[in-house]
Amino acid sequence: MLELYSYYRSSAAYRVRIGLNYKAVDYRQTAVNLLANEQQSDRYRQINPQGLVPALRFNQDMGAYPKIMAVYNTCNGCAAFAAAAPEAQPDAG
Ligand SMILES: N[C@@H](CCC(=O)N[C@@H](CS)C(=O)NCC(=O)O)C(=O)O
Repeated sequence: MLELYSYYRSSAAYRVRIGLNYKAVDYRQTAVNLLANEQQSDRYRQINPQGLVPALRFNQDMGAYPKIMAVYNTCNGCAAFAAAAPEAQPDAG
């Protein structure tokens, strides 16, 4: 399952949630409290060295700075993305 590091007041994270929910992608959410500066913590910077939300973690390691083919292959191997494919949508066809 995908893990979205998010915060309810983050417009950037909100846009990602819209996309994931629109496509019915299954994901788990972890709150990163921007008001408490949790995005600057060492723990969160291991997930996103930029110290910004959102961050989306896959259940597979793609390395810290993956090349586009690593992202592509990981997405294609992910059940959540297969379910989000246009042909899998309820109104397809
Ligand atoms: N271009 C970035 C924008 C991310 C961004 O600016 N996130 C804000 C919240 S909407 C943030 O984490 N701010 C915390 C900070 O600046 O310390 C993206 O799309 O991921």
